[in-house]
Amino acid sequence: MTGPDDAPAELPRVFGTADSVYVRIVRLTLIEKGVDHELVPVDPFAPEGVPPSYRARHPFGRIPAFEHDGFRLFETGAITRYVNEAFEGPGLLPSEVRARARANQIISLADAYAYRPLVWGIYVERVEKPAQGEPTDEARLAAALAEADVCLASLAALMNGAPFLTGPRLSLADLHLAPMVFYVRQAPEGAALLAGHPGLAQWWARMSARPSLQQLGLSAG
Ligand SMILES: N[C@@H](CCC(=O)N[C@@H](CS)C(=O)NCC(=O)O)C(=O)O
Repeated sequence: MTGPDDAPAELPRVFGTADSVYVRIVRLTLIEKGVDHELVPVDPFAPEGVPPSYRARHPFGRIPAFEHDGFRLFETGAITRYVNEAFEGPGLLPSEVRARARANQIISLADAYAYRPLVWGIYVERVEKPAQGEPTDEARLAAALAEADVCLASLAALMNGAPFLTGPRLSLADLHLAPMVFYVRQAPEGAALLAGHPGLAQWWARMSARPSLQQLGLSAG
């Protein structure tokens, strides 16, 4: 007999839009851990912005925000590390101290140096703006391409020929970078940049074949 104590726990909730890089990072992590979740729509790019009540979850009005059994969290790196530790499933950070430092370094690199040029400077300028009838800011694109090449060269050097960014196994670092690479590849210049780093191009082929990326529609593009 099923009593109230046996009621299924609420699914973890991710607040945001399905096409957001950072929402995708969190959802990929949940999927790789084998954790079902609910996506609750919140769109910071809607004309009216996020609902005022959302600021209680995320004072900066960004996405994603996250909730698990009443525990609320924002900042993607904190959420994915929490998910990795709070749920069963494969460990997504290396146990070896230096490999784990590398994973954390790559996550910081992706946030600090890759996200803006890859997504906003290259994808938005070359793909999204023209699709909306707006001209590309060629100077911004050129600057972003130069920054992105430093990012990719640096990542390729850190990866050092391994199948994944921090060694033989998938880690949070791979899941953090993948949604950014998905976008940059859609610009011909971005695809060319990636092709210039064969180890990373092979990494992308490996990543985009994973069921988690396919489930979120990140296998094409
Ligand atoms: N530091 C945040 C960054 C999140 C972020 O920038 N999300 C973007 C969408 S991918 C966003 O909410 N943008 C809305 C805005 O800039 O107003 C995190 O790690 O979660």
